[in-house]
Amino acid sequence: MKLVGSYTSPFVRKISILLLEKGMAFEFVNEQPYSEENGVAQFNPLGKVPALVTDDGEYWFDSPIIAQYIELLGIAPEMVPHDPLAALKVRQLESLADGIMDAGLASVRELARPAAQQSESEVLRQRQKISRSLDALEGYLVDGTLKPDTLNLATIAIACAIGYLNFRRIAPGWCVDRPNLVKLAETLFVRESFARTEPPKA
Ligand SMILES: N[C@@H](CCC(=O)N[C@@H](CS)C(=O)NCC(=O)O)C(=O)O
Repeated sequence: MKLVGSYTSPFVRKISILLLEKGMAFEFVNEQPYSEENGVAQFNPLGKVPALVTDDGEYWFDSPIIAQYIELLGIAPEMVPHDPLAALKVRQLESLADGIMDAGLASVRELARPAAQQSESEVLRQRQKISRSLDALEGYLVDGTLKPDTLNLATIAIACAIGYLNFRRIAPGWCVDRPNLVKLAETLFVRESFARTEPPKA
């Protein structure tokens, strides 16, 4: 199995962590989707990472679909519950975490444009998405919908989203007034799978 990705992508990190936690062997194919010349489109016509290539030559993208494919292989530990409604709830939380990554990425891309072309209001719009979503996650931790010490697709995705905010220094005050999210991140960051997939220091 090959995982096509970059070491800085939080979506790729989510998939790497799922594979590592399940003890599944994979080859990492390092591609930079934003560089002029990259080979990502041969695995995903959208040109985005991650993409997963199975030993039978099947391609899977994007990360929620790859996560679902990995889960279908039935390898422990289970990252999504069997009950359909409980599974949907976990996947909705994954979507929320992925949305934080999307908004983080969008603000990083906006700020990478020449200063004169940057839109302050667009950066603010993305930051508001991040802030609202983090508040929602904190609320789910407070009301018990989410448990900070559970390892599943949702908590992995949330920790990867927070890891990306830290890595890109987006919303540096995210932890203020969100003690339960801090606990979730601290609990997961010490796992070997997270340590092994930490984005490289710039
Ligand atoms: N919804 C996608 C998002 C993946 C994504 O946005 N990946 C970024 C890297 S972090 C990418 O490859 N961007 C390249 C592009 O947009 O052209 C997923 O979950 O896999």
